Amino acid sequence: MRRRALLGAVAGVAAVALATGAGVALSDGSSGSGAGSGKASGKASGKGSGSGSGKVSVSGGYIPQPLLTDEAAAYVTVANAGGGDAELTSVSTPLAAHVTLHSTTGTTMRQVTALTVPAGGTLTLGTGGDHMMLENLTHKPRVGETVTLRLHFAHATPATVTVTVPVEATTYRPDPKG
Ligand SMILES: [Cu+2]
Repeated sequence: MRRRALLGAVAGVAAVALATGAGVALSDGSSGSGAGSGKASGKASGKGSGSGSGKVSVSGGYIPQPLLTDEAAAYVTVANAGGGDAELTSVSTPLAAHVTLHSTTGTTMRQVTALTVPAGGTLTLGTGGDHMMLENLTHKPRVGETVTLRLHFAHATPATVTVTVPVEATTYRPDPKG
């Protein structure tokens, strides 16, 4: 996570958010209830898909032990068994003051206001791909510790999913077969 590149990317995203009227819905301890409502998803579904909403479940979460003391990446897999796209709009955790959502294209990551969980599909967060960034950590997490994450969704039931994920070694990667 190169901070300089991130900050540049964030500035660009903020401009886009202003242009679309989306605002940046971050988790300042809010419930997330209004977080994604006005946002353009970038996909065609939006509010008009009519084929139902998402039905989400979360598994496979983990946090590689961060090298820095102030921020850490976190990963989960979200499955959507519903008939419409769901959106992960914000995350909160006792470990961090703020959690931002990042999308990665090639080697460039940018902050986004939501990550889409396609109907009948999955959103897999992982190294080199989409991820959450826990910022302003309350402490540097140790391997073996567990961390609670509250994920807030739009266009989905349940609207909030709470999971407890382990802190793994810095170099940990999930078994692709598992
Ligand atoms: Cu990032």
